[in-house]
Amino acid sequence: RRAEIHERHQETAEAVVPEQRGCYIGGEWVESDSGETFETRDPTTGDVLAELPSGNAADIDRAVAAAEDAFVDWGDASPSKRQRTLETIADRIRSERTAFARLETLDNGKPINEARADVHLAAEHFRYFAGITRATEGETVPTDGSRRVTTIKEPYGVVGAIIPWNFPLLMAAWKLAPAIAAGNTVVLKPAEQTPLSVLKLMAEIDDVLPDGVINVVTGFGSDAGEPLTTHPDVRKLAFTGSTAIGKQVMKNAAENVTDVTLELGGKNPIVIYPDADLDRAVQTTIFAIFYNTGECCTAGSRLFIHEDIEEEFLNQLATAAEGLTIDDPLLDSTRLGPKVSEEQRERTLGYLDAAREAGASMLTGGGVPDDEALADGCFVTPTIVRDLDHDHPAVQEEIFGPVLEVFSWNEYDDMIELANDVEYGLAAGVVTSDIDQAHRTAADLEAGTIWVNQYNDFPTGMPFGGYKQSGIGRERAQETIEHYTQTKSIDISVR
Ligand code: TXE
Repeated sequence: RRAEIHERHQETAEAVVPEQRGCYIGGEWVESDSGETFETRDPTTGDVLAELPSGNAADIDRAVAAAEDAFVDWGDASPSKRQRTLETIADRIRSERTAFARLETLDNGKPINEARADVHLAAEHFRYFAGITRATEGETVPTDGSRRVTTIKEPYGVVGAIIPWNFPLLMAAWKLAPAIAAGNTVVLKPAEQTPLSVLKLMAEIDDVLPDGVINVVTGFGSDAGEPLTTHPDVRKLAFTGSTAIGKQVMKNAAENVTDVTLELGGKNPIVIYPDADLDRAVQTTIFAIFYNTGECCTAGSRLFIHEDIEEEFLNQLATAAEGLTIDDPLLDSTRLGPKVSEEQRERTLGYLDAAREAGASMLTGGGVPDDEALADGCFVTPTIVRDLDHDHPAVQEEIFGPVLEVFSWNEYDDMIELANDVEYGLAAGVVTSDIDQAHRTAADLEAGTIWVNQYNDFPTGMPFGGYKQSGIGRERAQETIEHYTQTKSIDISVR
C-alpha cells in the first residue's frame, strides 16, 4: 500500500500540477526578483510537488504597480462587465473542478471529498458576488430643498490579500470575489505550504481578466506577506491566518491608516443538552472537530456534554472516531488525511504531550496511526482528551488538528461562563431538541456564527467572521462589499 500511495500521488501530480509556476504579475508569469525559490510538498508522501519563486519586497512592489495600472480601467468598468467576469471565473472553476480538487488534495492533504466541496463553494462564491455587483447601490440622503445629497460606493484601489493553507482555493475566492466585484484590483499572497491551486486558478482565467486585476506573489510570510502589509499604495488589507500574525498585520495597517479585515483563529465550543438526539449529537460533533482533519478555524474543539448523558455519549463518540478511515486522501473512502506539514503535525503532538503531562487522559487517539503504509505522511489519529483543566494552554490555544477536549456540565450559567472563557469568538455549536434552549444558548455564546443541530455549514451569503480576538469584519455576504468599498458623499447646491 505504501508504494501504491506513492505511485497514485506521482501520477496525479503529473496530471494536475500546473505548468505555470511563477509569480503572476500584470498577466505574466515571472521569476522572483531575487531568483530564489522554495518547494511545496505533498504531506501524504513527503515528495516535492513544485518549486516556486520565493517573492520579496521587490516583487510586491512590481505587483502593486501592476495592480495600480489595472485599477485605472477596472475601477471604472461597468457592473455588467464585472458581473460577467466573475461568472466566467465561476464557470472555469467548475469545468476544471476534478483537477482543482485533486490538486488541493495533493498540496494540502485534505480528503478528496472535502476538496470537492471546497471547489464547489469557491465557484459558488464567485457566482454570488457576480450578483452583488449589480446590487451595490448608494443612497439619496433626505435634506431641505437647497441641496441634493447622494452617496456612491467606490472601490479602494489596490487590495492586499493574504491567505492560509487550510482552504487554499476557497480562501482565495473569499478575498478575490468581493474585491474585484467592487472594482478593486488585488495582490494575493497564498500560503507557502499550498500555493498551487491559486496558480492553477490564474492559469485558467488568464484570458478572462484584464492584466493586473489579480496578481499573485508566492513566498513566505516574512518576505512576501509583510511588505504587502506595509506598502503605502495598498489601500485595503484582507488577512486570514493566526491571531498573532493578524495583530501584526493590523499594526502595519495602522502605519498607513489602511482599512483591514481579519479572519483569525477559533477555539469553538459545542454544547450538548441531555434532550439531544444522541446519534445526531455524535455525528455533529464528529463533523465539527474532524472535518478537514481539524484544520478549520471553526473546528468545534471544546465539547460541553451534559453529565446526564456523558458516559453513553462519549462511548458512542469514541466508537465513531475510531471508525473514521485514515488513509490516502486521494481515496473516496478516506475521512482523515495528513496534516498539511510536518511542522503542523509536531505542533499538534506537542499539545498532546503537554496535555498528558498535565494529567489528561486520551479517550481515543493521541498520536500517529500504527499503519506502515502511512509512514511517509503527516498523519495524526482522531483524538478525544478528558480531564484537562480549562485554563491549560491546550484548551485555551488553537491546536488546529483532530483533537477534541471534553468537559461535562450540569449548571447552565457555569457552562456558558466556561464556554466563553477563551480569547476567541469565532463559532459555536448547540445540539438540543428544545427550541427555547437553542435560542437562549445561541444568545449567550460569544461567537460570530452559531450552528444549531449541525456544524460547519456554509450556505452562500451567510456572513462569517469573529467576535473578540477571532477577527474584524464579515466575509461571504452582502455586507462584505462594504469592506471593499468606501463611501463618497456628493452634496450639490441646487439654489
Ligand atoms: O499561520 P500564519 P501558520 C492558526 C493555526 C495554526 C497557526 C500557525 O492555529 O496552527 O495559525 O499557522 C502569512 N506578514 N491558523 O504559521 O503564520 C503566511 O505566509 C504577513 C488559523 O501557517 O498566520 C500565510 O500566507 N503575512 C487560520 C498566512 O500569513 C504573514 C489558518 C497565514 O500564516 C506573516 C492558518 C507576516 N509577518 C493558521 N507571517 C485560520 N484562521 O483559519 C506569515 N504570514
